[in-house]
Amino acid sequence: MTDAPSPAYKGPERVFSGMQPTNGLHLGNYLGALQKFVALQGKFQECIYCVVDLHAITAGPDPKELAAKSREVAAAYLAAGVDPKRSIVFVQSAVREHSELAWVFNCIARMGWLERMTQFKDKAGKHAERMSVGLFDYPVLQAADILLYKATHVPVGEDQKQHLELSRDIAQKFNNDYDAPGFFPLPEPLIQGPGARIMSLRDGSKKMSKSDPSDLTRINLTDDADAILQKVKKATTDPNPLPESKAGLAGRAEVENLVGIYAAVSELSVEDVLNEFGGKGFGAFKPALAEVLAVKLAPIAAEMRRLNADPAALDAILQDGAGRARAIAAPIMDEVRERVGFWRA
Ligand code: AQP
Repeated sequence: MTDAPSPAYKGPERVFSGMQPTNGLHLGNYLGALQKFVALQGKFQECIYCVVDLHAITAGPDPKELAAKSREVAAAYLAAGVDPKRSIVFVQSAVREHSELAWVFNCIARMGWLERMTQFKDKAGKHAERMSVGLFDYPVLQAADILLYKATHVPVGEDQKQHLELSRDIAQKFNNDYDAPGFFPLPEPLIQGPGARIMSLRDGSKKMSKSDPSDLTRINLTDDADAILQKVKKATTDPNPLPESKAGLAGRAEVENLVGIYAAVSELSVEDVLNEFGGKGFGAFKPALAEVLAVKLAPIAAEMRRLNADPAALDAILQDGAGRARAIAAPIMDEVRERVGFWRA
């Protein structure tokens, strides 16, 4: 790779990313992040993909369901093409150093930095006072997730850009405060790509989200062809035909989103899609979009069903991944402990 993560950092390049088991994964998670997880396996020697259940408890999930949801997200990773032999796949809470490093970083990060985080403001809305400290502190734990492995590259959707900038600030301040130039790399977000920001099917100003109360706003990776068709048919549009050129998408956020989804899923440019559908109505476009989505997602859903039917096999993969993750994390955390000056017998 050409982008040096930090001039002073001399360690190996490493990829890290994760997703929350708050609900099943959707098309935005797939196009914005998961597809990149798979592609990066051929470009980097070490890729670490985590199911971030410590983050998920900021949303107060049912304890009886959390472990099963973590397995389901791991199954989605594997079904999409993450290879657990080439990559490390594990559940965050199995490696306790994530929480330990997050505490150290809590004492590095400044309140003002966190108060600027737009995702907290979006999620908390008018009720910030009643939100958990964990939700506010979420980006600090995210910095710990990444830097616990000295990861240099982080594939994420566009909504995570600001959190990645915070991770870089925390890494830089730790390196400065503890007189450790280049100890932590300044991780680079890998955001570029046609699916970096997929919007809700019902509201083009909101991102597609796992936690949106309406299932009609998103395409889940497990939706079958019929469910996909129904959701695409109900997606918000306007009475005008599709435009002939990209300029005609201005001010039509929902239409732009659907065209962008078609382009990303079919690996075409937006111009190609408009060459084919420009001037046509949504009666022609929506069934075609549902068809390309169904063809793309059907094999992933089938593989997820196969993997979810054997939780013991999934657990064996996750246990192996946790062991390999710990082997990288433990010595890095030991060095942090030493630099911070914690007692050791
Ligand atoms: N709509 C989206 N378009 C593109 N990428 C997206 N991602 C999420 N939504 C979109 C990317 O998927 C990864 C999942 O991260 P997460 O599980 O930590 O959750 P999130 O970013 O908060 O996304 P969700 O799906 O909306 O979850 P909830 O509703 O639980 O908060 C990240 O790389 C994200 O950028």
